[in-house]
Amino acid sequence: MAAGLANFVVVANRLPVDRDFNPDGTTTWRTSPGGLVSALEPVMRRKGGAWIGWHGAADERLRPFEHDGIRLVPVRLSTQEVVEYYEGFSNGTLWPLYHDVVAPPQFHREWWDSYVAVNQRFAKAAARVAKRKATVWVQDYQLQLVPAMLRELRPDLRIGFFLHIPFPPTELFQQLPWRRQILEGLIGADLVGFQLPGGAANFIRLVRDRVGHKTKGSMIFLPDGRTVEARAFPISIDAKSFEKLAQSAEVEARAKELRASLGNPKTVLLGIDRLDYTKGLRLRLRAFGELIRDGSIPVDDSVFVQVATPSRERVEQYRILRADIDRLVGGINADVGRIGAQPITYVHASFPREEMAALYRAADVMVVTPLRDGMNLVAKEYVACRFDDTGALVLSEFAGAAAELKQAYQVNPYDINGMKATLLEATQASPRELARRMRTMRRVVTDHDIDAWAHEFIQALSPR
Ligand code: GDG
Repeated sequence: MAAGLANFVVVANRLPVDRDFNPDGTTTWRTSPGGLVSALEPVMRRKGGAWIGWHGAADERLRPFEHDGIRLVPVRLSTQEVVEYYEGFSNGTLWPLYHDVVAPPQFHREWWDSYVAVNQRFAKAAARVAKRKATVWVQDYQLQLVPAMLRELRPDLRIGFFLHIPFPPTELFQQLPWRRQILEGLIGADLVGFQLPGGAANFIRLVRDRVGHKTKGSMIFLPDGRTVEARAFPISIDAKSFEKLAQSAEVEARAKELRASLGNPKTVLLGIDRLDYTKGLRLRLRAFGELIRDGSIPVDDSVFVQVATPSRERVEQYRILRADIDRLVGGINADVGRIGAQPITYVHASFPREEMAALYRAADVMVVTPLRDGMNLVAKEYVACRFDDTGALVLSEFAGAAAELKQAYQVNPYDINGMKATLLEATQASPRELARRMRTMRRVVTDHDIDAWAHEFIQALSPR
């Protein structure tokens, strides 16, 4: 295959842009908000990069184009592939399986066939675009077969892979009828990155036991002499830009306004999550509702603001979850609220970044209690926004972020009584105690930001 144009290629399910359809009939592309794009932008510009991904509209073929100095290469998906590869195998099979089976994964052979076909299309697109000996960085669970498929087409490339979600314990992974193909797909890479050392260890053990390759520490030795490294690269956020945003006069004013509109309660608790069954919304809201009901927190003192960002709305489990949470919040507010005091303010919507920062500034207690989460960037964003060392972070032990944010009030999200006790403790902690914890956490997030993450991965991937 002829060598292409780019020295550094990112392959991800989605392109880092959203499209606006203007009233005059024209369309414009907007860079979608997100740490990954901003972290990789400088590398992309410097090295002459390209980003390969789906543009978000089924059945539409688009030519490669340039946006903000980055070459974007759209990959087509048919309506059926969106159903089978994306909503089906990626989000109905792999997502629940990799998150400790907190919802039952579904196994369908047609979904798998579609996953293989789409991964092949992404691999071919990368093979066309990458220059000789270029570096290709494949992202996430939707594209686990791409590394091996791409190596087959272009053995000259350096290939990295990063998994943003947890890699499950071997006992759960073994349920997957196509477990061996996934493992073989991943070891097509030179470097396989995980959020936590535990995920890397699960993967290495499976490669040894299921595929039969020799391993030592973080290294996998293939029969053809090639080696693959598998280890943790915990992802982070653009801490400086969050801090700066939080310090702006507009955000500070908006935070005050938000508190006022909630009736200036003593304590504002906050949850911000994609509406996903892994995020633990149900148990968290129940714990808070019980604290109000049993009088531990007076109803006039506190408000819990829960923002649930719409997500995967065509997948049935997500529709069920939405109805569940609607009902639960309605029930709690009806049971323990009173006229003029609704204990839970619930919004199913997404907001601009400035509003997110204002919410982080307005919240005394940030409640992040996923049942399982690769990292959880919301926890890190809250910390970055608390530049004055105020505020408490209540954090699930089962979020990747718990490994770094040790000074958070950590909870087991399945233990409702434990969660109640910790919420109470965080709500009542002294400013001095809060500052002690927040200071250390802020150092962690500032020292290891998204740039450091991207740099470490790319460094580890470069040929020695
Ligand atoms: C996956 C893994 C891992 C949310 N609502 C709005 C909004 N957001 C932003 C947050 C944050 C991001 O979305 C969510 O990131 P999380 O890490 O919390 O969760 P996932 O979406 O599940 O991400 C996760 C991550 O990949 C990265 O590797 O940490 O474990 O599951 O940045 O701020 N942003 C805006 N409006 C919203 O309404 N602007």
